[in-house]
Amino acid sequence: MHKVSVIDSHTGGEPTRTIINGGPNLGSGSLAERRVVFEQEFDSFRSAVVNEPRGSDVVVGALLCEPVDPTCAAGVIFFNNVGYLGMCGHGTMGLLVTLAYMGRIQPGAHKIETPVGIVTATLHPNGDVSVGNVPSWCEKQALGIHVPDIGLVTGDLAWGGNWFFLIEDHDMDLNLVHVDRLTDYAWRVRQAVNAQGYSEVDHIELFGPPTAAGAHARNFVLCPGKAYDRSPCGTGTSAKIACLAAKGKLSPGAEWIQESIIGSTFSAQYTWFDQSRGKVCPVITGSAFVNAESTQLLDERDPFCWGIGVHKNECA
Ligand code: PYC
Repeated sequence: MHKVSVIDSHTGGEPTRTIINGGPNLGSGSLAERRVVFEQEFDSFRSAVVNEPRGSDVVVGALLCEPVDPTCAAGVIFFNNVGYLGMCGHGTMGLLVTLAYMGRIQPGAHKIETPVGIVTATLHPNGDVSVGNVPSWCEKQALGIHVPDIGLVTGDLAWGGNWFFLIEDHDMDLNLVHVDRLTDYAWRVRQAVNAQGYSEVDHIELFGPPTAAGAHARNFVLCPGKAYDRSPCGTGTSAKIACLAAKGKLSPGAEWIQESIIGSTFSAQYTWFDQSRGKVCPVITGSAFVNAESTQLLDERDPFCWGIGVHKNECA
């Protein structure tokens, strides 16, 4: 029986499951190299930890790793029901409150190594967390995509630690009661975006009018494995403010409050990383709470030990 120790948290409603013990040995390469080893050799472990029957499509995993850079407080590889994430904003907030709960960090700024670069996360005395994300940018503005059965959909293509297609111009009502319709729409758009040459895009983000006091917009974010983000999505909010900066609609240091489909909010702002290339350094602030600490038992005799879902070690 293999034992895996995890601490669960949620950030604006979106869960993060941090593996603090019992994870696979991925070697001592860079976090990007270790992510490849994870995917190629231990993908069934990913599925076991986050998929049913231990988890669900919405759980994001965070494998706590030794950082290469000794000035970093931790390294982390984020993953979900279908694969691996570059960065994860809500997950980094969840990781920080988890490290604080474990007594590994105190309030203050902490560098965290991820497969797409080092981020700086600050635990505030009131428990909020700010994530200084990787440089983000709008790759293409007003990209027209023909979506079968929907028609022409125009959006922006942007990087915020993951690749996003962001759509403001649509006729969807961003209300949780329409979650199935929103999921279907966003999934069709994703397939069309991928088919029309942008295979790297795995997150679709729709925007609409806010309902939370002080918020500038509400979003609906469809994640790679078809689950929607309950939080406003840290990397999605980073991609959004990169697009606003590129269009001259948000000044450096000005606050953007992003509301999620369930009404939770992140506040965001940026400084320029390289104005000539439209790259920004986003800082996203939100709150996260630890809500469970447990030991998972992986019993090889259990036919669903490795989760219900597709894992790459078994697909070959
Ligand atoms: O907060 O960056 C984020 C995120 C990505 C996928 C789910 N949440």
